[in-house]
Amino acid sequence: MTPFATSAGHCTAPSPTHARRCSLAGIALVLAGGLSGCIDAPAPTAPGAEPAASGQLACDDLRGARLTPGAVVTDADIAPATGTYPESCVVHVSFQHSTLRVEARLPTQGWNRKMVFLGGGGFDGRFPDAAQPYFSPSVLSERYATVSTNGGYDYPGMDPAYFDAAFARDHDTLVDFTHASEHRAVPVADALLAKYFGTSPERSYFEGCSMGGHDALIQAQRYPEDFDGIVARGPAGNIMGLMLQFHRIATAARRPDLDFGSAQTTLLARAVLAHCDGLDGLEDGVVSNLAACRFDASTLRCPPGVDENCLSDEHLAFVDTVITPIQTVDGRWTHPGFPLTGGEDSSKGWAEYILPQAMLGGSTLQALFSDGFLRSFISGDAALDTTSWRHEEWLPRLAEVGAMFNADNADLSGFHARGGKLILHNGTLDTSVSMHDSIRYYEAVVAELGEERAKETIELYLAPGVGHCFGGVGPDRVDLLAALSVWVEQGIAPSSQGLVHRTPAAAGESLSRPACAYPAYPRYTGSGDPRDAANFDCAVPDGTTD
Ligand SMILES: [Ca+2]
Repeated sequence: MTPFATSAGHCTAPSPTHARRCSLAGIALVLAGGLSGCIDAPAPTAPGAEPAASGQLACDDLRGARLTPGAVVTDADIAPATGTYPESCVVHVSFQHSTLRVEARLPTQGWNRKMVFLGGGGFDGRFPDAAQPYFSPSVLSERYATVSTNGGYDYPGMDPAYFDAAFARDHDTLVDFTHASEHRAVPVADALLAKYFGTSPERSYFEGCSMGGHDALIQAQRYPEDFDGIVARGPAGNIMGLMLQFHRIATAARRPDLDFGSAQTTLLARAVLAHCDGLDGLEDGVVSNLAACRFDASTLRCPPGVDENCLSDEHLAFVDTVITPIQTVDGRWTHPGFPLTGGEDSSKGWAEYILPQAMLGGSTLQALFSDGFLRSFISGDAALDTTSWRHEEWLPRLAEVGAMFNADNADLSGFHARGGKLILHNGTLDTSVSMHDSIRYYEAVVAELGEERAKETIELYLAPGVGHCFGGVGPDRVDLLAALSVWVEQGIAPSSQGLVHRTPAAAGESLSRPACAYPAYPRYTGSGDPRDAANFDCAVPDGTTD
């Protein structure tokens, strides 16, 4: 296994106050081959609330403060403006008898009087970096006060310790990681902001991707009073089903005779595109009308005596493992499988989570995460042979952990009653969090609340050709926090705001598409620049075509 820290790409760029950060989304970042600068420089337009005392003094004054019983500020220092970060008072808080820690970044000037809580990623252990592309650029440009946690424990260091997830063998830490850390941090954040700014925030939001998207759903489902609005990107809410599907696919991918690589993903992607690319009115390498795409991979089966430019029975069985649903024998834990999208051969396609990587010692991300999950969350046995693990023997423990961890409760009536708003966002190419899972959750909420109340509470955006949290063959950037704040503060739903997905500003050639609320997809109108969102509309699938 390659040590994490010796693989330069595994950690994201240094942030103003933290040397290196790793996260599930951060790992994905590296596999995508790097990150382009894409976020506008801070441009405060209106005077915000200033701290009760002047910058350095007010920040110094926080040190040692007891914010809530057992929660103490351990350090508070001014961090100068760097990159897209505004100058801020950066504060860390520790809890008595706990490894949970909180970080807050409080702008010294131009605070917009609002707070956004940032979700983590992967197995956490670190504070998230607001400058990453899976957070909305307005977090920094609009000068929110940001708050985050380490997920309940501090990052253990190099791989494989990170993927071992040893923290989960401690019950209190497991409780924090699975659902409690943010809720425990909220009163601390309230006290901290009141002390520094002399006033409470006018609005509190939450944004996160991947495990941070899971955390976002936890807030909406369990703690509806904590946040006015929530953005859940690539949300791993169905984390139990996701881990079981990861384990199933990883077990199949380990077979030494499988030999499934770029030749097979290329073949698969080209065949899907040939079949479905034009269903959205434009052959652009992105299948936007996936609802109408009916592609049967068995059409690629090798004829007798042929073994090139076709898929063997073993290859087809592997494809089947990736795309088909699963459920446990008691029916409690399920996963809908991953879609075929035509982007299988992209660096954000199967190469990212499904297939073995040299930089992971020949393992896969799905294997590393599901092995750690089975060893530390479920069995408590660090030496567990996961290849022979059978879920039938672990149903009580799966139920116990799932009760803490799974964020699949569709009853958002509490969140609706307090006027809460939730935006879900999922790339169709995502091989960590299946778009089918986000569609399923969205539809479950609509069924639970009814269409009228659901419309007031939740919208889902699928990003065609976009991989896990960001990147891929489709345009991926959209400021969902800005859209959420308009929804909460002005009552205008994101679907009425004309949202647009764009490629990063630094990516060279710009590409934009309307961001369409599910079930609509961006459809080319048939004329005009096909790289400009203005020449697309949001069309609702009118059935399927073959
Ligand atoms: Ca297309």
